[in-house]
Amino acid sequence: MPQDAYSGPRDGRIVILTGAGISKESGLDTFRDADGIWATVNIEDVATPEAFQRDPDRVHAFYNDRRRGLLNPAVRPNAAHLALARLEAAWPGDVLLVTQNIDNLHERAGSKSLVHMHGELLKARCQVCAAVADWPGDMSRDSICRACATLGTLRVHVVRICEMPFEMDRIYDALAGCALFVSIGTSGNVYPAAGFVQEARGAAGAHTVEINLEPSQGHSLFVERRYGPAGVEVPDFVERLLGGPP
Ligand code: BV8
Repeated sequence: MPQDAYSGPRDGRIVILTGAGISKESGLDTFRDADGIWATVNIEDVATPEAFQRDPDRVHAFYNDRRRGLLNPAVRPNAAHLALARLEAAWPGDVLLVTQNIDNLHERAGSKSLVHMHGELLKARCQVCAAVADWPGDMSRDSICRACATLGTLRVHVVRICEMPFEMDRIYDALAGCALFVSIGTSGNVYPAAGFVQEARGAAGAHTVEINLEPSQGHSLFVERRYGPAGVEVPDFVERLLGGPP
């Protein structure tokens, strides 16, 4: 066991944060890698409230394209998603998985204690009645809200830049009492998610672990750091934490 490994209570609360990197091996693009989404799309054109006001068709097309990509049968949970679901099922204490990802790979892997802090690609929200509904198909200005029957008021249920992420109180409560905080597949560029490691260290004195392909913006804040593909590093990390193979 590495000398910097977790040595806290065997039923301590675990908070896990994931980002786009955990879904890369499932075939979904990240944002800030050289081949990432922002290499070909300007974040200001699709991920801000002003972008949707200015050109809703452009924003709908961006998310329609990603939704179709996610629904490709070849896109499935990978070994990292599956390992986190196993950890939740096998760990004696609470496990909360907070994802920045808007894909559905964690739930398809079996994770249940899950917060999509940046929303969900396969859901729509009505800007008139606020109803949130499953929406696996394309969305446009011609889409009609099934709850209030209004035309053209739907938006993808995703958090844009400058909008409040979801379930922040629940997340900060979990961070304040956690023994172990694990950040996986995120560049640490986007707040408030990028600040969670400081919350975990400060409020709870948690053991902090970064698992990523390369050091993130906040890598120096982590006590334990493992670099390599999530599909390799996460299952190994979970096995060690649980004390050996299932
Ligand atoms: C908020 C939509 C108030 C969803 C996204 C100036 C003005 C206004 C705001 C700000 C400002 N400066 C800072 C801010 C705050 C702002 C922010 O951080 N902006 C950034 C861009 C500078 N944040 C906000 O506005 C947030 N709201 O602050 O509200 C508030 C304040 C405090 C408390 C509560 C509320 C809202 C953020 C909204 C985020 N939405 N897009 C979508 O389309 O998906 S941004 C986008 O970035 C995605 O959401 C994504 O989830 C997020 C983070 O990206 P990552 O997941 O980290 O992906 P990335 O590509 O960056 O990194 C992937 C990593 O994986 C890399 O390190 C790579 O090496 C690694 N990797 C690759 N392959 C693998 C791998 N690792 C392992 N294995 C592999 N195989």
